[in-house]
Amino acid sequence: AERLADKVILITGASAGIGYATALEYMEASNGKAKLILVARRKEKLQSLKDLINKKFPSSKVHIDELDITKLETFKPFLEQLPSDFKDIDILINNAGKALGTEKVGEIDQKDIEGMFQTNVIGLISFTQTVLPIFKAKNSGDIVNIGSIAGRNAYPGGSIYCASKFAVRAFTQSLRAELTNTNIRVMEVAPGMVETEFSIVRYKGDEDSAKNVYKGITPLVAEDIAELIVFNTSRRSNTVIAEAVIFPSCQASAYHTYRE
Ligand code: 8X3
Repeated sequence: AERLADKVILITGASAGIGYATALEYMEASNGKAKLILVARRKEKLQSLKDLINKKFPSSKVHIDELDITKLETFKPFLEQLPSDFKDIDILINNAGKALGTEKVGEIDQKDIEGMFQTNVIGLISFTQTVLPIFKAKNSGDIVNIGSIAGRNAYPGGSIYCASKFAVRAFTQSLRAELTNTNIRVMEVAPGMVETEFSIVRYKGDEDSAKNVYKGITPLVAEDIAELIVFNTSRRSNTVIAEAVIFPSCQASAYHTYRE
């Protein structure tokens, strides 16, 4: 839409899954006119995505950079080193996040506890803090945090992941409340079952366990979430779709999924 033309959109975790699909969706929706800043740890994946976008939209502007959302000290230098036509960020998609393991409390690897909190919570919060002054200075900007149904329904084997996504929801709500005297919009998109690398990462490369998660169901795909993110950020500027939970039709909560 016209509303997206010339917008500078920063997506974390853009190398795969929802982040990757969201990058493509913004370009499709803006007919190549949005400007994308795509960051992730895997730069070679970002490069292929950039090549793909540039092929579809030859004059499109895409800036890629290696960024690990757990390396807080890199955030300021990263923003300062942005090329001048990418500096004025309009939309921040806090997408980088992960689940690690399904162990129960007492058996959870300390590394997994810290890994989830560092990425999903501390990284997301700190990155938002670094970008927010840009939005405050111009009294506009959109922040979309990727939450989860796990941020609403806590399930066994998900204690840390669920806690991290409850934290995302709480942080999003507080931030929205702090910014009601501005035109900055703060939104949460909370998916249920989406088939991406999510389960492969959660099961640490065990593809059979990962596949099992989606057995007998038709999960959402990353593009479904991408469409919702683009929709939410292209409403009239006074419209805030504060929280959006999105499921495949077989799912009604983290506890209720119909399987064939
Ligand atoms: C959604 C994944 O495992 O909570 O983030 O259904 S799960």
